[in-house]
Amino acid sequence: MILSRRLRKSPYEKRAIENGASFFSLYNKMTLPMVYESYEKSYEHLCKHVQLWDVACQRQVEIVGPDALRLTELITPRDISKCAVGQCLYAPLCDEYGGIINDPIILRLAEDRFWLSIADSDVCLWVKGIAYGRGFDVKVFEPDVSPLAIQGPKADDLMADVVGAHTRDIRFFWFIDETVAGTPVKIARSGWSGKGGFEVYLQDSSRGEELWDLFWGVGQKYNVGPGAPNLIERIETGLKSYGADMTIDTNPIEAALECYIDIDKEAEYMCRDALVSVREKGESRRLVNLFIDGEDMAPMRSDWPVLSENGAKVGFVTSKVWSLKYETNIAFAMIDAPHIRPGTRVTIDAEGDVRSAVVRTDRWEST
Ligand code: THG
Repeated sequence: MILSRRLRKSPYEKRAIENGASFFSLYNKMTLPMVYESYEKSYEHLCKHVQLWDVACQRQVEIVGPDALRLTELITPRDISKCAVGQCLYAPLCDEYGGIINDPIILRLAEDRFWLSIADSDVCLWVKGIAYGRGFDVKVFEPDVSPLAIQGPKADDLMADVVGAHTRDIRFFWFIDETVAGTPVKIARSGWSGKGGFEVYLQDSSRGEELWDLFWGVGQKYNVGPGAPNLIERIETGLKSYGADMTIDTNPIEAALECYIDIDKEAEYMCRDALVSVREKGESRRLVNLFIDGEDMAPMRSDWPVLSENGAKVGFVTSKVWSLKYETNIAFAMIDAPHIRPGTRVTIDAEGDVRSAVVRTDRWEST
């Protein structure tokens, strides 16, 4: 890929490349370093040590002003009134049909000020349109904020050494304001892995290398390494990726995100009627976990049909990886409702590589 000026540059990009980032993805028109050495090596390191991840592509959409809460409530079925200042909530954003526009982490910075820490889709323009159309008294824009994730079991020790022992007390999905490397940041206990850690929201992109170097230097005694959202770890942990596992064609019930929505919340929101209707009728399909038989498979670059026992197409695979923990291929698939019962046998057609698979619950361990 050509890293032209048109692809926005992360303040950590130079460090990522110096440390051997070899494959990138595109995310919110920015590069996202994905692979150092290999997914497998990086996975093993992440499970034992601590990593710095350049996730500056998780852009922030700021909503600020007297109508900020009303607007934020309007675009999500999650109950934002329950989000305290200093707290984060994972919340799908949905259009009037219930289609998922994005699945950000929402940070409440003040009573009337929010950041949507977005996945890969154009949220800012959509929210600006709604704000203008409804005549809301808010400002919606993308501030200069670049998250750096510190992930892995030694993240707490590293953060305590760099910032102070009080960071050990940050609760899961809460954040604090700090000054690090002479620059203001927010530090949240969050991140796209199940191995624990923090996300540091840098608020001045000219200071990225200083921030990286500080954690890198102190992190030497914890065997710090470069890292990235890891395909193996995230599927094992059950984290869904917008664009792959859900799109604007998916509603949050189908996407198995029920625990992150409150259909009966008090505030007005755009997709209420759509979700009430899905709840009444029952969803027609659902995102499930699959174990796929056999050896490792080629990476996915297209939809792989899921077939029922009589050969009819009943869905498609959305993500898959060879799991080092379960020593089999694990996958998410969107499957028609009659076939989602755990234990159901299905067939996967991976571009001619035909495999048998079994539906699991949303946990890998139980059947
Ligand atoms: N960090 C930040 N922004 C992001 C992501 C991130 N934006 C895009 C994408 N990742 C959003 N996806 C998720 C999905 C799940 C979680 C975090 C980001 C997650 N969920 C917890 C859980 O399921 O247990 C807690 C959810 C809650 O309590 O609200 O961690 O990684 N900045």
